[in-house]
Amino acid sequence: MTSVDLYRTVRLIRRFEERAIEFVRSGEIVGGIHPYIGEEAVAAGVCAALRPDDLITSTHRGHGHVLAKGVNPARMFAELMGRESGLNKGRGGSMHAADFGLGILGANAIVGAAGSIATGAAWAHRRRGRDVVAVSFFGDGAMNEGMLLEAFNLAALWHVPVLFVCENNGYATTMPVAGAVAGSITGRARAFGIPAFTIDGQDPEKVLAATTAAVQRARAGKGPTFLECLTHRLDAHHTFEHRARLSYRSAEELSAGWSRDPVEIQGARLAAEDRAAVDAEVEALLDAAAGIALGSAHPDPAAALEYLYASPEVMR
Ligand SMILES: Cc1ncc(C[n+]2csc(CCOP(=O)(O)OP(=O)(O)O)c2C)c(N)n1
Repeated sequence: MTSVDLYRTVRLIRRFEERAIEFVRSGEIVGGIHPYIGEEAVAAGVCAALRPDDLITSTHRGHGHVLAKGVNPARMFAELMGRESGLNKGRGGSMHAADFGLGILGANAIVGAAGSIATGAAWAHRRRGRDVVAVSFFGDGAMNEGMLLEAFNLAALWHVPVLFVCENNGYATTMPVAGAVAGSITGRARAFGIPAFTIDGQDPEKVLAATTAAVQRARAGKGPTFLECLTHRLDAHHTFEHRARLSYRSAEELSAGWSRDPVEIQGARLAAEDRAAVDAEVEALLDAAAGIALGSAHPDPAAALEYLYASPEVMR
């Protein structure tokens, strides 16, 4: 993975999110989204360390994770717009993106819940003798969910090849970490005997290096690792939130976050002409992707419940 590749990923995620916000405003995306703007280095760095057959679970803020794992932006735009050509035929929307072929076991709107899905999936592969690694992304808010702590326990006890990636962006909705999390985030993982590290989540190359070491450890049968990635959510918690955002974050705090913009940190490593070429490539890709999504059909309302429930044959 080169510096240019990492830049391409952070830039792609950033521009995808900015365009998705425009589509929320224009009404093409109904229901809003949780923007990942500011946190792109985590998804880019982590997924760059993974094999295609490795697994991820994602969150309510998951577009960056799935794009970094290889989802076609046209299929993701179409999914957000509820179109038939969407990643999940328009039935999943922003918070339920899944593509088992790409190792994406699903975004999950239940805070902290996907930690146990990743742990179970990694364990199942290990039991079958495969060296697949699973990554669970979650926010600092998830650290207070009991299910995640249960996942830490079994992952450590059974040396499960899972990587816990906490995107500590400082807030759970409007609740600052300091007002919600007792003790330290890494300290909780260490209490289960899991090696835990706090890293710079704004630098994709640092995230890639830390993840590479954790993945090697997991593949070697040595069990889970926990990464606390210090990052900044530079937009709203959700696109519905804009009017309230400055009531809990100062302008100084936001501008300090923007001074560590992952797109700029990685972009500064490229020659100006290489950066411009990637920017143009990403723009063309997203122009085409948006065009495909906007030109795709909406599902027939009569078929709205198709694909939502397992059929009786599958259940048996
Ligand atoms: C179990 C559960 N509790 C509460 C919510 C409502 N909720 C949605 S997002 C969110 C904040 C999550 O914060 P964090 O885990 O830090 O992730 P971030 O939004 O910062 O990415 C909450 C409380 C939920 N979806 N699931």
